[in-house]
Amino acid sequence: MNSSDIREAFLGYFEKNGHVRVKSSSLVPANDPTLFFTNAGMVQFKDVFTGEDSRSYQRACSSQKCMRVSGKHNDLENVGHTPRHHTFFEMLGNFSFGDYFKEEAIDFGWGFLTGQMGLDKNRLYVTVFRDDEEAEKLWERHVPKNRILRMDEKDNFWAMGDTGPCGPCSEIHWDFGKGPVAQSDFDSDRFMEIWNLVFMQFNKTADGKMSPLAAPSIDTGMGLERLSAIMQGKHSNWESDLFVPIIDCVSEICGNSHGQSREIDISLRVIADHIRCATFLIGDGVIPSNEGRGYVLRRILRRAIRYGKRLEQNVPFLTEIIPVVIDGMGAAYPELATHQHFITKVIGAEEERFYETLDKGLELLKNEMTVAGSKIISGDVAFKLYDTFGFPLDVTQIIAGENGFSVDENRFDEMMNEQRKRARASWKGSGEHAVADVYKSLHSQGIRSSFVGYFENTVESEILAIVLDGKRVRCAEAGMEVSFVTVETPFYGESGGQMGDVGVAVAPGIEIEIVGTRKPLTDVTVHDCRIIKGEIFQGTKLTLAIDVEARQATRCNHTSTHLLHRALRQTLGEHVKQAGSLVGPSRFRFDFSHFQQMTSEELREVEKQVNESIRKNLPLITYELTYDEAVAKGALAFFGEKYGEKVRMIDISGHSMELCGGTHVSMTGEIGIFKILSESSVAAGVRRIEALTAQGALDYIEAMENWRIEIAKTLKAQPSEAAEKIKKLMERVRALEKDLRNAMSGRSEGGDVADLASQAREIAGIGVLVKKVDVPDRKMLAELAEKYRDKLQGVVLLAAELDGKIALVAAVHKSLSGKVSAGDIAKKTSEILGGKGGGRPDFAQGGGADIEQLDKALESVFAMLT
Ligand code: ALA
Repeated sequence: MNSSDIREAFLGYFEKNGHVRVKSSSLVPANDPTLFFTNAGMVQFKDVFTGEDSRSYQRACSSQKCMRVSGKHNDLENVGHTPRHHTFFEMLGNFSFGDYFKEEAIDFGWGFLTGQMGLDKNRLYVTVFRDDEEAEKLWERHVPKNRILRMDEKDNFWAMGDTGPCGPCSEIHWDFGKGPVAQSDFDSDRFMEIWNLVFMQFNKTADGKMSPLAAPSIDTGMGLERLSAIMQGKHSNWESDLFVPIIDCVSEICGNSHGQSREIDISLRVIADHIRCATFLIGDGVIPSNEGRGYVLRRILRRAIRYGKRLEQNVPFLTEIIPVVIDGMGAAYPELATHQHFITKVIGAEEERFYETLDKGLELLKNEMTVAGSKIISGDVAFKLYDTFGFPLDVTQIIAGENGFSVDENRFDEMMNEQRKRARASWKGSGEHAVADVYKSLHSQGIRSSFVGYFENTVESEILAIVLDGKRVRCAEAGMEVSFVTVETPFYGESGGQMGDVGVAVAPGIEIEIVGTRKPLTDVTVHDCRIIKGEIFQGTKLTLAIDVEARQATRCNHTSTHLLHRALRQTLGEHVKQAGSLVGPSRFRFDFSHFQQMTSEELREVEKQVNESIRKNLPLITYELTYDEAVAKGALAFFGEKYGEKVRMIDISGHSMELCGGTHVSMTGEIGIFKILSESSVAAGVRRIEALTAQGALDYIEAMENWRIEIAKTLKAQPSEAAEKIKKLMERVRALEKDLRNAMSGRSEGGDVADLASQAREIAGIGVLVKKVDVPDRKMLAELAEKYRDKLQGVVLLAAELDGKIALVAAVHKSLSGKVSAGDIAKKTSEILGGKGGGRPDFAQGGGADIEQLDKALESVFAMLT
């Protein structure tokens, strides 16, 4: 049975048993800032287990994309070294939300493995939590007592992290071996854990307390890679059909085959694992960067590249493997095929970028290990490798480890922290910051707010909670800056790139200025405000009114991003995808995938198309649909976005259809005008357009117009003649500069214009000119040195004082090549001046700040030649 059949058999089996087949969620968890990546099938159901969310079904099954590279569940270091650990893997799971519990979970598990899969019952072992007699009894109906073991928390109590749903669990293991079994064998490769059945009973909160769940539930997880290996009679996941084609492809490229040596096997496996992982991550919208999730992706790619280097792979190769990954997985995860072009571009760009510094970094590290007095790589070197050569710390550690070295991690962390402190001032945020505990706790107390701002600008509502400095308070008064949540609000909380609304809240005797609106959780809108007058309490009724003008400006900008997106796809191609945006009242920016700078023709074409769509005055219609319905209608859905059961689709007369929760104009004509300000690069393969609309665009055009008039006035010309006049002025400046150069050329320090050649000395039959001269810049110093070198057919060293330092130029005639080197002269004389110098044998430059030493430096040239 191949792995696709196994995946399908699993989902089919549970569907037959009343479970709803649910699509895998993104690797980037939505609305869960406590988690970097989806690391289990239950992640998309976390709130359903705790009772904060509900679904229309009580039984579900899925094949979930998972990653375990950080936090409590981290397998990164094990990848390649064991038969069964991966960064990315697929978790098959069945779930019960307060429906069935232990008995059915155990029966379904046993039924699937021994019935549907036909696995040999005698080779299956199970473990249960220490005091879980109930589970033990239930298992005894299927498995003899001697193959049921009790284990501690470490093995048989599962929690998703420091907080969240958790409970005792029961694991099913496969025995690859024969004969008697000891408890310790379960940690060895003789056994493979295949399935974990978690009996969800508690919710762990940040204070470490475990409160019982409203209804006991079931969460299970089985690694598809492991089950595939067992079903295919293999002892290692790497030999299953999920990996063999990828490893074969890597072997072919690198010229090494699996099974030659342990070292080679590890490299091949790491590369196969990492490329699979990177393909999926980029497919879910993660882009390599220096922080957060993007940095995990960058580390994974750079690790893969370095393992390629270990297989003596010296040119970029990762993109060649992508088609094999997508061939194998594209049917189950169509997003891979859809984004194949983009994934390839991103990986290719990242690989090329690392190749630029990889060899230099490796050399530095090698030298360091040769000269080091101890077996420790200093934190400073590790930091330099990170900062200058792009070596993630773990790559440095791997190479160090292979050579018996370790890395001073404390010092490295210290330097990283310093750098972070410096960077923090300019930090823009990546959307991955943690939700303040106070809002999580409000949420768990049932506090929710509903957004009515698609239709209303003003609403009367009641305060549910007031927060001051991260703590809930009962009341607040004039002069204070607090945040509050109401039952209903017309204020849009910052999300999906659209900035939050501003406005006011009033009541008799109360005046509040709302300076921003956030949405720390999907269903909690928080108003940040300043109380101007009066006092507010929990329960106070307020009239909330948004700043209608600012909102209208934001609407114009937001609708324009949709029109822009369409125009970019029409002009540049279908590979263009939105990669992010920031939409506020005064301007907006739009990031998208594209691999070249846009030409000015392309920019003009895009601007023209957007303005045409505006002039057509197209009506917008908003639909509420299921995600699948919207996608079937052809709506563009975005990378890394989580969509709920119902989505909003914005349809601009069939012209553009996008899933979007933002606020929009009713007719495109409201936008009036659209003007692009700039186009630039934000990351490899990601471009940014900044633009203005409506009054903002008109203000900009007016400013340009004033500027044009100002320039013309200064030039004493008509605006239409200004450019021509500037051109003429520039020509005149260049001519004057040339005259000046000629006038000064050849003048010695004393000021007399003389032929310096007469001041040359003859040493060992060579004409040597060593002199301080008075010139305005280095360029002229170089011209003079070359002139006299050729005239004397000898050696020239000229010095000049420029910007309070000595500049040196050395020139040696080619007839002396091999005998005298300008590079050496520049280097040695510069050193005397406390500086650095060097260059080619016939021409070199240098200098230094120690002006006092000039005579000594000049004199040294004669000594060098005798
Ligand atoms: N959530 C459980 C696990 O990941 C099934 O092992």
